[in-house]
Amino acid sequence: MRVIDSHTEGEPTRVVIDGLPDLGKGSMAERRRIFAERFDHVRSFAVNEPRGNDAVVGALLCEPVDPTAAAGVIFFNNVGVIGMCGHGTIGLAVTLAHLGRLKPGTHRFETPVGDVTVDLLGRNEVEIENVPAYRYRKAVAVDVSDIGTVVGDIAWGGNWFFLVSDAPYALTMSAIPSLTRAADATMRALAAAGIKGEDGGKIDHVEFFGPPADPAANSRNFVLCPGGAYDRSPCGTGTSAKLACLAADGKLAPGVEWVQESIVGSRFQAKYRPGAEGRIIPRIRGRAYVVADATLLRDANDPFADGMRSGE
Ligand code: PYC
Repeated sequence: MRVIDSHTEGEPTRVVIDGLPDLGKGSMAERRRIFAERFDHVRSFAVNEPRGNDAVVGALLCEPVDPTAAAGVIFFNNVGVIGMCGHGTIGLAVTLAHLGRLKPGTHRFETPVGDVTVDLLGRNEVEIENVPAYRYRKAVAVDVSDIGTVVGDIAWGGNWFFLVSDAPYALTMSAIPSLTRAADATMRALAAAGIKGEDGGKIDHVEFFGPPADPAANSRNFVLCPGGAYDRSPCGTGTSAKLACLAADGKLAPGVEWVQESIVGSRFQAKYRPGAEGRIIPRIRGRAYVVADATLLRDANDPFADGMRSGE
C-alpha cells in the first residue's frame, strides 16, 4: 500500500494512494459503508501500530462519482471511519499538489457527508469550504464522573461535537492527560445518557475552549477524537461546529475572521457565510506539509500484520 504522510498544523494525515480495496462505484457514503463493514482490517493495517499510531487520520483517495470533482475521499482513524475531516482535507490537497495532481485554484472533493470545496492557495496553504454546519442543541447538561455537571452545545461540523466553553483544566500541553480523561469521561457520559446528534449519530468529538495563548487568536481548544487521541490541529470540523455556535449566539458575523488556536499552539483562520435552513457554510484555512512517501508492507507471518493498538 502506497501512502503519503503529511501533517496539517501538527495533526497527521496518511493518504492512501495505491493498494486500497475495491469499494465499488457508489457514493462516498456507500463506499464508506463497504469499507467499514468488509475492510476494517485494512483500516487498522494502514493507521495503527506498528505502521502508524493513534493520532493518524487515514484518507482513502477514491475516484469521484462526478468526474468534474477532483477526488473522492473516505476518512478513518484508529477505531473506525469518520465523516468529514478538515485537517485531512487540507493534507489531501497538499499531498495531491505534491504529486503534481492538483494545481493552484478551486477544486471539489466528494466526502461521505457531502462535497467540500478546496482552494489550493500555494504549495502548503489551503482553504476549504466545508459542508453546512449548525448548532442542534444549546446548553445541554450532563453529569460526568469525577468532574460534576458539564454544560455544552451539540453541533454538526461534518462530525458531531459537544462544545464546552469553559475547559475543566487550563489549556496547556502539560494538562493534556487530564484534558483527555475529562473529555473521554464527558463522551462516555453523553453516550450513557442517550444524548446524540440530531440524526441519532454518536457524539464522538468533545471540544473544550479557553482563552488563547497568543492574543492574535480568538480562542484555544482541546479536541478529543473518537479512539482517544487528541487533535494536534484546531480541528477543521470542530472549528466549523464552533462557528455554527458563535453564529447562532450572534457573536460572530458572516465574513468576520475567527482565529482558532489548538492545544499545541497551531492555528486555523476561519469564517462563514450564511447557508440554507439556518445553517452556515464554514471556510477554514490552514497549512500542511508532506513528511513521507512510503510503501506499507504486510508479512503474513507477522502476528500484528493487520496492525494493533497498544492501548487496548
Ligand atoms: O480536522 O476535522 C478535523 C479532524 C477531525 C478529526 C481529526 N481532525
